[in-house]
Amino acid sequence: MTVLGSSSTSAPATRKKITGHVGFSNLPNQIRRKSFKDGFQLTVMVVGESGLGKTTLINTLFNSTICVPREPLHPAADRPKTVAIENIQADIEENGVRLRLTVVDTPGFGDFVNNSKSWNPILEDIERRFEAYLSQEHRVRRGKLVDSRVHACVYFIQPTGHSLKQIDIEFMQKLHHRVNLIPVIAKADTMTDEDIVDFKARILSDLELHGINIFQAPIYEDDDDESIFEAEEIARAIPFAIVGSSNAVRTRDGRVVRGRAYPWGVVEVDNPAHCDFGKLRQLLIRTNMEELREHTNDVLFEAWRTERLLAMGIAQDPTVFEEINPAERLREERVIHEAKLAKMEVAMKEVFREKVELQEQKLKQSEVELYARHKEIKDELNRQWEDLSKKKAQLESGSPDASRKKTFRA
Ligand SMILES: Nc1nc2c(ncn2[C@@H]2O[C@H](COP(=O)(O)OP(=O)(O)OP(=O)(O)O)[C@@H](O)[C@H]2O)c(=O)[nH]1
Ligand SMILES: [Mg+2]
Repeated sequence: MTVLGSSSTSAPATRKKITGHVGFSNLPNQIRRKSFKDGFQLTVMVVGESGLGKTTLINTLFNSTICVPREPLHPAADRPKTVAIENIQADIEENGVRLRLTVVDTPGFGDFVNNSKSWNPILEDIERRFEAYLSQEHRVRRGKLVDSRVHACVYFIQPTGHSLKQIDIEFMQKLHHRVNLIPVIAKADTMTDEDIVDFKARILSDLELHGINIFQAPIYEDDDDESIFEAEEIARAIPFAIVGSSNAVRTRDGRVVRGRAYPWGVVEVDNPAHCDFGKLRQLLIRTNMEELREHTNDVLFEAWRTERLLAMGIAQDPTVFEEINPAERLREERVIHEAKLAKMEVAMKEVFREKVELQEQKLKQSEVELYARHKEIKDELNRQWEDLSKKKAQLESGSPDASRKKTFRA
């Protein structure tokens, strides 16, 4: 068994052999068991002008009637005044894996005379879901968080063959930093293959021109060649040219497929030579559902959360989250240590100088005192000398004092 080991934060990981079975190779199975138990939550939003095939696509994706198509409105009927937000929830199961799917339909988008703010109710709904998640995170008892955030927004582009419309650009510009955008060309069976290639190129250049970010499925270098090839193929096909239909039709060669029948033949939904439906399904459900959820949580929600908390006046110290470079950290610590040493050296020198100065002063003081004492003794001796000299002189000169004898009584 091989493990990667590292003894310090800055040392590179080394490969080590361990003997015996530790048990962590079972981790994927634990996750698998937990996933079976908990199931998954996915929320997909569909946005696009009326009649572009949103409902049909959802039903085709999950191969069941999740949404019931709406009756087209009579031209004379009263139209709603704003975009509606409709949630359709379905618990679906495949090979024991449960998926709680929420489809957010947005009927009414682009239906008005003035569509300049059509994106607003949709943006508000996405942010309301962020808000609901944030308030769950802030609870003391959190339990299992219910994630109703929108993980992907499939945006339907009308198959005009020209370029993006103003409403498309505005919507994507307003929403791309809040949701994973997946643009699709609706009803691609109404266009020729060549027109689709040109239209895709024009859409991509429009997106770039307007600085719109769309969801990019990551390509993992360490995947096997087949997975890398598949991921690259999906990335190349964006914006997906979609055909939706849950109807079973018979092809000229007798096969029964999901598709749309025309006098000139059948457009097969699941045939990659006919449309990109399979690639969209691959990205949304088969290979990138986890990346969509991760990107929603780690990037989009996090950015919104930061803006929200900043607006509430709660600032966070970004340095706390900075990645630590061990070499840089060591260098910083060495500089701090050296500065500390230099400071201590200066302080010690100062103390030494003060002590020397004090000692010098003391010595000087003693010298002065010694000199004064010396002078005092010298003066005293001089004075005694003079006294004695005087007395000697008197004695020698025979003064009465000198002849006086001491008398003692018997
Ligand atoms: N040619 C063609 N027709 C389609 C396709 N998808 C759906 N339709 C048809 O377009 C019509 C509208 O489809 P819906 O799925 O109800 O469209 P919608 O976008 O949900 O419409 P609203 O709910 O009114 O906004 C139906 O008659 C569908 O059969 C497609 O890929 N190609
Ligand atoms: Mg619909």
